[in-house]
Amino acid sequence: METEKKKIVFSAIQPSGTITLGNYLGAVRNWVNMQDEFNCIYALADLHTITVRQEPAVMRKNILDAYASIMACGIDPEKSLFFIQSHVHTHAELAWILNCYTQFGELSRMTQFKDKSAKHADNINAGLFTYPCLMAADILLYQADMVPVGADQKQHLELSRDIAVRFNGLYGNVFKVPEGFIPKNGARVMSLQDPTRKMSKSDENVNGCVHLLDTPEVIMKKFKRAVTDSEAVVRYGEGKEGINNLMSIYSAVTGKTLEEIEKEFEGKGYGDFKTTVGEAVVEALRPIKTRYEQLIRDKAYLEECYRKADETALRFSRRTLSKAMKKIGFIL
Ligand code: ATP
Ligand code: LTN
Repeated sequence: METEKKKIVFSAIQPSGTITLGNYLGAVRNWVNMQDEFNCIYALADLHTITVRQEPAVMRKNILDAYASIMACGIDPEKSLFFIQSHVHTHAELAWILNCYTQFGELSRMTQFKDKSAKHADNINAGLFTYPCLMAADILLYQADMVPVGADQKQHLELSRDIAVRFNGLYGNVFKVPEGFIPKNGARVMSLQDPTRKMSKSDENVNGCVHLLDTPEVIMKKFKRAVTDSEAVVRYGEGKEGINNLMSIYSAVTGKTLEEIEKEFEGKGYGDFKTTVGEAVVEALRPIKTRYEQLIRDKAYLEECYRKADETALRFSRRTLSKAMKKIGFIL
């Protein structure tokens, strides 16, 4: 009989656009793989998305599309909780509290804040600055042991740990200090058009980013246009960011090692290589797209799934929020 309690996994994704190959390989694929071994709790981080201005009708559509796409990747509502962050009020409440236990200097060092404030110079709002406190609240509310994310979230995760340690130092053991879980393969998928920048949902160059719901034709076109170099040798190395990125993607979807890939394409040109990578990605995404199309037609089922998960998430997270508030001195 199993006596050991399953560890708790928490992660979230913003519905700030359609889900990308980077989101899938860096994060969601691990969410799916962790469902049997761990107690998994996942959220659609819609509160996070308003740090950047959103069009209301587009935001509504993005939330439901992202929910259905992530379920289509293989999140099973019988095994995992998958809820909508804004439906669970404890997140905003703990985020406010953690704001008061986080220093201005710490938040100023966050590279995502620096990048996003450069990109949205006309709207450098306070939410964009304190975003990591909301992320810390998400994680700490569920006493998560492990947080599967892509490499770009490492700094935010470390800040969450620092906040937890500081709070526990003041009030005793209130929060579990979480560990990151960053995949070996696919942790940082780069733009196909500018392989020095990460592939991002909100990339203006549409050819740089592969979306889970792109058609096979569009995916093939994007891979065929991918930026490479002039060496014409499929080899992982310095100054070959484009090829390195394609090799990493190919490795992540097929499980082949970089050496195996170099061997497979010995004496072959970049054209062949790009076609093979594109085809492998199309095949990996095909079942996801089919499942998405079924799910998005059944809005009642989607709603049933998130309402149920919202309720359970509220029940779990309330316990941590109450404990933290009591320790601070609030009268409950
Ligand atoms: P935005 O463009 O709005 O900032 P994003 O595409 O960066 O969005 P997030 O919702 O911020 O996506 O991230 C969701 C998850 O996907 C996180 O765990 C993040 O680390 C991971 N992720 C995002 N982009 C990549 C990428 N290019 N490669 C690997 N993982 C990624
Ligand atoms: N900030 C994350 C999304 C996110 C998240 C979280 C990830 C919000 N809350 C909690 C892990 C745990 C991002 O990917 N930009």
